[in-house]
Amino acid sequence: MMDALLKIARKAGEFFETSRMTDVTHKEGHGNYVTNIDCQVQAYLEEQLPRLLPGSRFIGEEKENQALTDAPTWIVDPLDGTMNMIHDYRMSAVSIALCENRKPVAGVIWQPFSREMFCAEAGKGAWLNGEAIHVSERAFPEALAAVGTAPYYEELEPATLKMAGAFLRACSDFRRSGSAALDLAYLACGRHEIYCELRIKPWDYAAGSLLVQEAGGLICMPLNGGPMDYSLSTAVLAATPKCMPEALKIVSAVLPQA
Ligand code: LIP
Repeated sequence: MMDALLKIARKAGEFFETSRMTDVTHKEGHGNYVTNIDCQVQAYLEEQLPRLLPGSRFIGEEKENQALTDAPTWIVDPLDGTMNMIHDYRMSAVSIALCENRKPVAGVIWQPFSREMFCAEAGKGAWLNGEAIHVSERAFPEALAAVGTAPYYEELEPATLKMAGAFLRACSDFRRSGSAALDLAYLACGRHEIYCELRIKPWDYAAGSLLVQEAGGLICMPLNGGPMDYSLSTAVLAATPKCMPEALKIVSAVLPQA
């Protein structure tokens, strides 16, 4: 099935470059938009993915969704990094996760602009363009931290900026890409060591979380504690094993304000 899934992800990504952006609609929250391209990609995936696994359910960013159940379920962000797409920033991806028993068992993140295909299967590893990937071994002071700014939630701004400043001082620097899926994929292949966003949706992190875990990284929901719950819109922290203890201290210090 993975080969068929990769083919569908690539086809979906073609809309990023072949479709003209004819409609940009503001959604709820600061900086939250949906374009006709998001919708075209989602319509394609909502038609193709259930065919791949008859009886599977579909949860997507641009629709009203039923609750996640134990049934096989696709959790999809058709265009992660919509603001980047609006600005032709060329840092956006198709993110597809297949969940069974409420946990991801397969994940694909396709970045059409860099032609990078990240994928993972539970218990089998993670790959970038067919090559096995693994998180980096850098020590915390040499780490790069990807910080998601959760721009839709203005109440999180103080805690987010405090967290970014703490990573800036304690690590080498922080980065803000505008795509949670790519932040997690880049962590999985060793381009940075930490990712945190104080509120993020399941379709933004579901595929990337499997990539990180299959590449030897760690991921948690620091606000909620306990195992990952893929039905939640909440804070997500991912890091290499070497960097997680210090990263968790920094995030925990800002959470009460979040
Ligand atoms: C985006 C995330 C990003 C987050 C944005 C937005 P979208 O996803 O990938 O990290 O900060 O608020 O949620 O909306 O472009 O699919």
